[in-house]
Amino acid sequence: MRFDVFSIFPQYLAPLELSLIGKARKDGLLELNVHELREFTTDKHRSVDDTPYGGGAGMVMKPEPWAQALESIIDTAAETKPTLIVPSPAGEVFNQALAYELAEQEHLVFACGRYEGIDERVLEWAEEHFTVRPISLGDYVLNGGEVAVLAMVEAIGRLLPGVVGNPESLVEESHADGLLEYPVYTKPSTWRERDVPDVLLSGNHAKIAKYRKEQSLRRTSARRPELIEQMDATNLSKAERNTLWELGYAVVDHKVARRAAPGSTPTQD
Ligand code: J9Q
Repeated sequence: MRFDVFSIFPQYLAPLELSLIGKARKDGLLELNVHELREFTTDKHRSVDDTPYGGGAGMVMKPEPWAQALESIIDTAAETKPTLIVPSPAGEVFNQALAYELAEQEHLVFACGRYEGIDERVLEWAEEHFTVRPISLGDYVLNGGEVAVLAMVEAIGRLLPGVVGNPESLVEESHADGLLEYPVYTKPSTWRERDVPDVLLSGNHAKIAKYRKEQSLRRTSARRPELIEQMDATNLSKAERNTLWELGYAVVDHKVARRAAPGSTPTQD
């Protein structure tokens, strides 16, 4: 897979040289190019922004440098259009399902906006050459797209074959099954008068799996109740249905619905 990132602060992307993604780059598992947007300006002051038509606060990124930049990486020999990801608080929200979808693509291009955003005509024009995807990291405000791109490249890059050494660690984590991860413990078995739950020392693997699933359900109910209602209830065990009932949910057909009276909130214990 090939990644191209355009930014006026390419140093923001320096962490991608490190750790898992840096190693994958060195190993040739992915190609990552970071481009300085100002290199694609033609004026003396290398300007990338200007005041918004219609007035209002802040500045808008000019279209010309973006068109030059994006044209520079169009591969006329490519069989498919690259995907152009535009980090924006006005985009669809990034999640694990989107990470899996984007990890299937041959070529991802990231356009990091700053200020109030990029002139809308760039995104319209880009549709001719790219599949354009405005994407938000979540409902909060950043100063620009760079930090969102760091998160997305890591989330997507680690799904590529060979990037994560042990592929089992891809499935046994939060969001892989739509629930939050169960709590984890390591040695010592007693620490500051707190014991690791007995069942985890029992060696009974069926019992441990059942305990962990119940902990995942309780934690998800307490912290992310909307994920419980999005669960596929097709393959729930009797014990899991009982836990959900105790937490204020009912399993009807293949769906989970809130059972408790309106206004009441399910709790962890
Ligand atoms: C580019 N606030 O915020 C949340 N996800 C993306 C963003 C964002 C921002 C400003 C510029 C992206």
